[in-house]
Amino acid sequence: MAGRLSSLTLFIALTGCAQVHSGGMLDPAGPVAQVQRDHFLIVVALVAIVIVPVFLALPWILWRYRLSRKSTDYKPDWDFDRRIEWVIWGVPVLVVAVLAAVLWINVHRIDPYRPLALQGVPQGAPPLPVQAVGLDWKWLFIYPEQGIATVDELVVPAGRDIAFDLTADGPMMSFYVPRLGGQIYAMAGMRTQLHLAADAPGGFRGLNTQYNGVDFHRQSFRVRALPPREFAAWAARARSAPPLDVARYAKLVEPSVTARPLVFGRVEPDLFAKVIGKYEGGSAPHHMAQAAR
Ligand SMILES: [Cu+2]
Repeated sequence: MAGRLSSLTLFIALTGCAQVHSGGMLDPAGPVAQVQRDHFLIVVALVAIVIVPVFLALPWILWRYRLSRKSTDYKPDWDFDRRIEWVIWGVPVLVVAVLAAVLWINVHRIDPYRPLALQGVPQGAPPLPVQAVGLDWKWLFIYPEQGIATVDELVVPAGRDIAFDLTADGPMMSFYVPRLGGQIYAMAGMRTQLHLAADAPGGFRGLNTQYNGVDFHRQSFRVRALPPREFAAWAARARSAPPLDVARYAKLVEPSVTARPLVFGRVEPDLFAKVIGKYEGGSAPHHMAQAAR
């Protein structure tokens, strides 16, 4: 299987996808993205079992039964062939059964709500909580343990499970760091969860993949995975930055794009809960918030 997968990777590389996807989901940098990449390649291989014969048979049948062909076997009374029936029903049934089994296994392996350790992915330290708030058009990251916050830059310790809580203060958004895995929705008044980890220090791109207005494509952020000790030093330095007070937060919520990442040295401990609480009572139809603008 490994050999077949690597030749498939080569095939995709040769067809130019590598250009598009370098730094994308085909180039995983963490355990979750690794499972997703392998799952994707298995699905492509299984679907190829159905698609390749169709693409080969179509020109062959067109040629074989062409109008100008005069001779050969004309069988007007033929109507059933047990072997053909077994192939055309059996292969799809097998493909669907294997697809279902592989999907079941992988979906449970990388359940976004379960810590990576429970998913059979050993990680060095207990999960680091990070609260992500999707804003028009920026991501706010709150580090409740460190008491700091950032905008459009996510700094994490490498090799450690990051336990995200996500919500949105505005329209629905989709949080996605292709090289680490994920893609999960963030919605106003709701809390979703996600667990990701980076294998090693490095820089990655994260983004919002939910179309929600003119500048949604600029809602991307940098992810920096640092060695744990450097992460601690970064967090300590961040504490000297200005605080995220009510006035600053009100400014952040307004639709705009930040020119460069921001760091806040102090943040209300219950800001995340307050953001969710704003929408309590169902007064804000979060899926349609953009339509109202
Ligand atoms: Cu919702």
